[in-house]
Amino acid sequence: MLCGRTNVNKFLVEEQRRNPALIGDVSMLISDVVRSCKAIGQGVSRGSLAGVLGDEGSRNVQGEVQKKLDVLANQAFLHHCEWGGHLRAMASEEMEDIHPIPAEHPRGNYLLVFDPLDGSSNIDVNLSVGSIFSVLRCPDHASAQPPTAADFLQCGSRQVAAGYAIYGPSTMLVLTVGNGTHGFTLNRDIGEFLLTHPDLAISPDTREFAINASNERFWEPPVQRYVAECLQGKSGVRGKDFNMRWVASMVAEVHRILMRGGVFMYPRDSKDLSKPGRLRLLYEANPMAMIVVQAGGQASTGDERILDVQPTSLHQRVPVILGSRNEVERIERYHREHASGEDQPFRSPLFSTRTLFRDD
Ligand code: AFP
Repeated sequence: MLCGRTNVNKFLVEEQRRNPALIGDVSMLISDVVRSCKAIGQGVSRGSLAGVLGDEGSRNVQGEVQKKLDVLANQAFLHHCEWGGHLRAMASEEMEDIHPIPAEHPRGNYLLVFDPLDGSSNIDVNLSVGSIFSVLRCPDHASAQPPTAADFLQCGSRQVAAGYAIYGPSTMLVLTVGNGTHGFTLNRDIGEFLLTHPDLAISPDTREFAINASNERFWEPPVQRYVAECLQGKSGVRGKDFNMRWVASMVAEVHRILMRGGVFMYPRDSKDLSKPGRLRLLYEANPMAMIVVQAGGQASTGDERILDVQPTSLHQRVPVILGSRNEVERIERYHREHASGEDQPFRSPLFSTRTLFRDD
């Protein structure tokens, strides 16, 4: 049936043998997550035929219009993951508060936080969307008390596992349990995700960047500098031409970067100073950062590594710059040079305004 290929369960058993710290609970929990993603992928692939496109007529805690599939995807995670006895609680982009495991089910020692349908603004135009998840251990002190949102506020470096499903031309699962990043492709004939991309590795350099260029006037200067240099191409300081992509679905951007390198940026911008970024730390930035770093890339806010950020609230947003290591580190350097004033434009009555980089 598997034609010698490894499915997710076999992969996890082999991982447990290699890494005894990865206990069976995590493997069983990931299997429940996989079932959630299969169910969501089924709904996404049927689209209009299933009557699941369009708006739900409600807004989520972020104030964003909920798509019907946002709500159905959230319900799929709750339905498949709450009964297994591995979790104490779940949290989601689509729920304002945490979802404690109901009393009728046994409670476990892990927390699951997820974006059930990332990129959902693309769902009605048939572009790739995905589900993102992150697994945390319950804090020791929390074991005897009811779970709270504070239990989820752990640095990304404490994640036990992270992954995403991407519902595209093929449905794939990308997973890390702390020992590399690995890709599985759904074989619809047997309903199994089969290992097709073991040990994914992001090239340290790239000629491709992804950013929503319509926000250029709002970006912080280090990002304006980086993108301006990319656009100058061969004639500029980079000495090479760049390509640009923007899918408006983080899962699709990260997947492309895992496959062929690149850098993805959703930086801090001045469009809404109350928000330090668009993307959410716990269920977008952190899991994607673990996946990227485990594949040899890097993930930063520009000022600090994403996995080091200490969360302060469940739906906290952060700036995100991730992908090919050398590009992320260059952008971090530009942030330091901006903070120190090294990149500030200097003005001289003799030479009018000059800058380190051309502004024409
Ligand atoms: P939606 O899930 O609301 O479509 O948002 C997707 C997302 O969080 C992330 O996946 C994209 O990279 C980013 O937003 C797209 O943002 P813009 O709509 O500003 O391009």
